[in-house]
Amino acid sequence: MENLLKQILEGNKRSVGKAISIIENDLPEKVELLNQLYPYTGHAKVIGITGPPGAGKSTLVDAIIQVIRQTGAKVGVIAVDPTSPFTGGAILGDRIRMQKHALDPNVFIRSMGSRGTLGGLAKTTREVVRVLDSMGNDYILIETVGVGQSELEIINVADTIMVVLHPGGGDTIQAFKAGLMEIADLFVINKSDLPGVEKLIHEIEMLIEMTKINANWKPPIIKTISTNQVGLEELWAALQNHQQYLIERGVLQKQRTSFLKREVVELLHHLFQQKIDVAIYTQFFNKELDQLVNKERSPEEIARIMFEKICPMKS
Ligand SMILES: Nc1nc2c(ncn2[C@@H]2O[C@H](COP(=O)(O)OP(=O)(O)OP(=O)(O)O)[C@@H](O)[C@H]2O)c(=O)[nH]1
Ligand SMILES: [Mg+2]
Repeated sequence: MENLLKQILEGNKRSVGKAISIIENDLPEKVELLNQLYPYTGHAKVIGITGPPGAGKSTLVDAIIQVIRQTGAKVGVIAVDPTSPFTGGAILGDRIRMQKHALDPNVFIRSMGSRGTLGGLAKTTREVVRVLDSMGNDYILIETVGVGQSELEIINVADTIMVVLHPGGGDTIQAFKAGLMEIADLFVINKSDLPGVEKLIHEIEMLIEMTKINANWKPPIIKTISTNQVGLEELWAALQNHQQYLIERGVLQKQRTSFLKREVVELLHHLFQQKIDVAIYTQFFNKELDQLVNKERSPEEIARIMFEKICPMKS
């Protein structure tokens, strides 16, 4: 463990891969590993990239990697495909697309599917982010398709969220329904070489007005052709702007603190759940069931009695 920790902190890709496998397979040493890594996290800027299927997210990620590398910074990428049962970098398209970076020691790419992520994809993603953070990445990009609530939970760890749309897909209504409008810090109109760009921008602007929840930050709309690296400079500038806003207004710290709080609450729920499950199988539900069936006590009363036994208020 000592050795693994040291090698991760040194940025050793093989060790990082090993750590991610430990996480994905929920091996016994996982908790200890994450505990030890935790003090070394917090440096990386985490960027979520989401949007409907086929909008060009992976191509855009690839283009952003290139920009990041030009600045000399180090980048980790997590491509999450909730619909894929595969893990360990098996999303073929993404792999081929990003392969040209695979030999770069300062780029680490990992694909994740739903298989082997026992605690849920959002929890696993959060843990993998910590590994990539502690290995010394300056940026961490998380790509996930934005089609529903559970997918959006995956990027709940991101400091900045980019929503990628493309013209001609009827995307705005879909994106609106999926809750993407509210979470976007930045809109990217990718495939802006195709017709319908101005119409899409207009629709987004209207929706921004309608759903505006933050008076201090209006999400910019950036046009890109990610296959040709067009618009990437503007996108990068917009991203820097947002990061600066986060820091100057103290939003970054607040946001991260609230993520941490939510995470602990989630973990507590999980621990309680386990405790209840164990208690039900081992201690309860003989006498109580009889009482229920005989109408001596209501379900509400039984639940409260059992709760008091499982989690006594006074010890
Ligand atoms: N014309 C055009 N095509 C693009 C552009 N960007 C990406 N594409 C193409 O769009 C297709 C989908 O791109 P991906 O990057 O795989 O899209 P994605 O959003 O990652 O797709 P999923 O991960 O499957 O949801 C590919 O064939 C890309 O070559 C662009 O700017 N213009
Ligand atoms: Mg993709």
